[in-house]
Amino acid sequence: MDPQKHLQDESALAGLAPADQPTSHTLNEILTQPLAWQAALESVAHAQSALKKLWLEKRFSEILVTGCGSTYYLSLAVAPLLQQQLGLRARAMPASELLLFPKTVVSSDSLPLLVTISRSGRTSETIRATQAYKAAQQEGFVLNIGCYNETELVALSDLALIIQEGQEQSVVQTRSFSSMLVAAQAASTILANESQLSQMQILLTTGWQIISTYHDLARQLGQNSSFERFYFLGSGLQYGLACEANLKMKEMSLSVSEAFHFMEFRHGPMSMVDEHTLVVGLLSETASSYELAVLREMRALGAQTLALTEHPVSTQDVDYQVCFRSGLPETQRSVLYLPVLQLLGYYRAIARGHNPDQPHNLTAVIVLEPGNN
Ligand code: F1P
Repeated sequence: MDPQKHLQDESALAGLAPADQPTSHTLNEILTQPLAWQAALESVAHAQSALKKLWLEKRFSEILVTGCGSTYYLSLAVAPLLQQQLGLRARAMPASELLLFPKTVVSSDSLPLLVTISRSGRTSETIRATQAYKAAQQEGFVLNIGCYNETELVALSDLALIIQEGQEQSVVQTRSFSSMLVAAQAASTILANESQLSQMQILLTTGWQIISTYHDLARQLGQNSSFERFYFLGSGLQYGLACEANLKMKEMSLSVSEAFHFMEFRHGPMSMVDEHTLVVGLLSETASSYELAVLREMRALGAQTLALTEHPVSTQDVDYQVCFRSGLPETQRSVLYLPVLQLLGYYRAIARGHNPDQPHNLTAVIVLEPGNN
């Protein structure tokens, strides 16, 4: 069956989309995204031997991860994961930095593995950065993660993990982002040889449970007109996801929002906190006591606070919480933060009279004309 048809099948939404909501492909894609996560796991499982061969044969000195906009934020989530799991230095940067300032990114005596992330495979900066990397690195190797085959970026890659079921009509990335994140975490699990890929299947049932359990909370918070600004806090593996949540809020609802590392928020930005503020914390596994202290302090300054967390936290610490209870390690469950954060931006947009299917000023892909920068 055509993956697109299957994923857009309204029956997949039965009981998920509120009856009073306008038909929206962005909402459909958010609510059905666990189907694309399944496809991502299958895609990586099929590439298992090629991934292991890559890792055994090449002696990379470091890993560079790159993309643009949402896929740059995805790179920010993937690089620390790879460094933590593979023990190799890994950095994320926007493709434009790799393209325009290569000496600030790649040291001359290194052999970096370049991981490119791109939903479309057609973004000019990412293509040009890859071309520049290949010209400079004779022994280089490019691993691409995307949603479309037969693109210029796939043609430039030595190995591509493509999740066609991540394709979407929406301009803003939702299902594509989360399916590429699952693919990256699955690939890292394989290369680290630490745990079984099969246990990531739990993501699917947990994803459906989170969407159905917390859909109303996301809608309630999104529709709360007393909020004038939003702050998304994340550290370690979660900082890139906090940046993506911030972008969803901006792209869809045109709201004032920013993303920070958790402990950075006290160093100035918290001056903006008042009773019209929602502070959203993406709690980590190992630093949650520090992170909850920040949320408690912001609550004392008048903000309302939402925590997304694997394990339940005290209602003394936060106003609202989304609990995953997946049983998965932090290196395999990042995707579970995303659905509620995407729905928060979606319902804020609707409440403000915007159409998330037609985000202001945006197109799905940035293609720069040849000769134009
Ligand atoms: C990247 C991009 C982002 C933008 C939005 C749409 O395209 O254009 O720059 O933030 O998410 O996608 P791609 O290289 O991932 O196709």
